[in-house]
Amino acid sequence: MHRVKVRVVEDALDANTTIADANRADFDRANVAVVNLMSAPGAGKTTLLEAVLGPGMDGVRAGVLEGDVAGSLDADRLAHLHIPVVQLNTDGGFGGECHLDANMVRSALPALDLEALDLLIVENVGNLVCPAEFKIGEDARIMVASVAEGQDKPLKYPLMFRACELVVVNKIDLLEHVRFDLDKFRYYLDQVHPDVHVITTSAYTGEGVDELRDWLAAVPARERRTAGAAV
Ligand SMILES: Nc1nc2c(ncn2[C@@H]2O[C@H](COP(=O)(O)OP(=O)(O)O)[C@@H](O)[C@H]2O)c(=O)[nH]1
Ligand SMILES: [Mg+2]
Repeated sequence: MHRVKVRVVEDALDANTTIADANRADFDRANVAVVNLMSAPGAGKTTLLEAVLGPGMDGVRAGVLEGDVAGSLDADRLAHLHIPVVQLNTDGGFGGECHLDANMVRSALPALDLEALDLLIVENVGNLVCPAEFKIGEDARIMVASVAEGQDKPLKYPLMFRACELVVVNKIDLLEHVRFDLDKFRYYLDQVHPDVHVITTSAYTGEGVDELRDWLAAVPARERRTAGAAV
């Protein structure tokens, strides 16, 4: 019984990898770099996107794929940026899943003109477990942790903090109001993902937002260089 369950899960992840590879091939053909933005619900992904994308990204044409279980609240919040934004709901035929998978992202691709983008940011469904397990064909993954969630989260949800190449510590403006020791957080993070890059931000005060924008804006050029080197 147990064996069968494990087998089914493995099959599902295999199928996901195959579709993620197909997405990746489409992204490469269109020359668009893709970033998977993950966090617990409410860590500040959408607010950071507004702050980062608001002033525009010098020479980088960005678009957003918004993932939520239901509704289009986040896509609506980004509408004023006048960039391509597509909402993807997991309750729309995907069983209300707690994460985006490669097949869901694939279903949303016809709604996006990939050729018109250099960078596609996918805001994943808020969750600290499942998104880490499902590749969607992305080039890079960002994990946003807010200081309001507590300093111990890297130890409790290690896969999420291990499966990313950038950790953003958001709501740094709240540090004086919550019991969150940044040094301790970094110490715990180091135990699960040594040397991962960290940017501290406040979407409210703007601290760290330029650094995050620069990091994101560098992804397309970096991916082109890597692809060129591989040829
Ligand atoms: N104090 C503070 N609140 C923030 C910050 N970023 C986001 N928030 C608030 O946190 C809540 C959730 O933000 P949202 O962007 O919707 O989170 P998401 O679910 O990760 O997309 C909202 O009330 C935001 O205004 C921040 O840097 N500082
Ligand atoms: Mg959001």
